[in-house]
Amino acid sequence: MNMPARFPKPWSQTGTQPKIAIIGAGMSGIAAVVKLRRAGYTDLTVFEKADKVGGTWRENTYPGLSCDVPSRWYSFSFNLKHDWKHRYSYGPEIQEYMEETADAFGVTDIVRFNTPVTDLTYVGPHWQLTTGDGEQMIFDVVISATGVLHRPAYPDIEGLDAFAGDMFHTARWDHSVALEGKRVGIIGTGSTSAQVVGAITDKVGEMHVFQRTPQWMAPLPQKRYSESWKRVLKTFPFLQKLGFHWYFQLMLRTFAAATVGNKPMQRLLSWLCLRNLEKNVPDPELRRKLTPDYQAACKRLIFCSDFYPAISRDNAFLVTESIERVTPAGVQTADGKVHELDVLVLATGFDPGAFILPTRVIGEDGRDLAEFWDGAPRAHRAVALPGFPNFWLLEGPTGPVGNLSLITITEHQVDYVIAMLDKMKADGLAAVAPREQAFAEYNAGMREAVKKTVWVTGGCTSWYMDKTGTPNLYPYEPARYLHDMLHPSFAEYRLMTDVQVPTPLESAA
Ligand code: N01
Repeated sequence: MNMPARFPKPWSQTGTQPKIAIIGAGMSGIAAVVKLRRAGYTDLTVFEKADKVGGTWRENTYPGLSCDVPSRWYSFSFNLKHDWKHRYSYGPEIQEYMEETADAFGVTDIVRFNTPVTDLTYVGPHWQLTTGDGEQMIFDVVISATGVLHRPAYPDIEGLDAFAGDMFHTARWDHSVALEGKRVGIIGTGSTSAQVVGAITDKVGEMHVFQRTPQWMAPLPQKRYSESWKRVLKTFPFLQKLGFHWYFQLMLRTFAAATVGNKPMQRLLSWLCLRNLEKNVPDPELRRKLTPDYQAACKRLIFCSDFYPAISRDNAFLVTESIERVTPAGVQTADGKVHELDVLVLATGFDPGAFILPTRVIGEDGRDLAEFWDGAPRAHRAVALPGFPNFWLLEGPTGPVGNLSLITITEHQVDYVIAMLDKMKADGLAAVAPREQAFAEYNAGMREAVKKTVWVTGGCTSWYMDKTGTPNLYPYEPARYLHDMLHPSFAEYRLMTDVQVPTPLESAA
């Protein structure tokens, strides 16, 4: 019979380093390693399913891939870059930056590449981690840095597999397929599609864009930085910091304010988008088809200056009839027309409820994370979960995402985790987890507040919505979230000095 057993003393009571597992070597994983080390936590192992760091910037390689958050802000605070080529960087340069940062800060060396984590089981106060090849290890702390949008969503359209041409999702771009002169179709008109259409329409034979819902689009004031400006920034690094904070504040005070209820900002955004449409789409019929009937920023606002000129070209066709089925020859719409294609691109987005799933995560008393979330992921302050002690999420559910620099958000979340670890160390705690009540109250407040945001009042649906139709986003000013990350309330947590478990663990593998 298994008798409750007392564990060997936890790291915080013996003065040893906590063994920390970080899952994912994208920008969150990189930020976590650098900041944890600087805070004195050095026993770190990163698990990465792929063969390179970079996360979303490694995985997405579609033509036109770029970041619509300004480069000066979309940067690690500990590794500002004076020589960004553009105000809004293209994917390959960001991926290079991720790899350079990981190398320069000694992250790459501690990543176990090609090692997916399949299972995490809490055996208090430790976590048992299992990798894809069945290896098991024990850690004191687990940090999920898997990102949000990493599981491509494939549309449920009749006949999709029967298409005779080349077909792929934007996150799995097949670079062996030449597009020059081809009849290309793209399903979806989100941020990704806008960038792809903007980049390839002048190269392909025909570009057929299948739009289910029109999108609001703000112009992207792209700019190439001059060599002399890069030299100035290199000579005066404080200007790099100034640039970082300038864009940070600009986005918080304009775009972010508009989404959470600032009416004048909302009107300004709508005006900007409408003007962009009128200025760049001369054909009134095309303009009508591209005009949304919901509020700007209800879906994630698209910043793109290339899409409207591209869709206005003679070889571009905006198809607004709904898709009936895919045939071997192309896409058949509700009016019976078959749009014949050589290549079909699925720009249909991602599963927004994935986060760390499909890794199986089992917390206290056998609590299964997939069941706990049940299609509506929630977390305490987007970083912690009741019943899952010593487990943290970076970019977890209900955090401020959207048109913000996720690097800044993630860095603040790492600071929060560090404050928790410091608290454990100072008080000799074996385990910490948010109280059920604190979690429930926090999320009840969010549920009320989110009703006032443009994501709900704006009259649209989007990937922000969970299974229950509630936006899975932070409904207050992001500045409030960042402040809270820097000032954790320990009263919201169960602070456990002693943890009893049914069976003692074997010593760490
Ligand atoms: O995906 P989406 P995305 N039949 O979910 C349509 C980030 N990102 O890859 O609107 C027909 O926005 C769907 O139609 P509808 C950013 O956070 C960042 O473009 O649901 N159409 C929609 O048009 C972004 O928000 C950058 O009616 C179907 C499209 O597919 C997130 O990634 C750049 C369909 C999906 O749009 C996702 O963007 C790019 C179907 N069955 C992306 N199913 C930056 O620059 C779906 N659609 C930082």
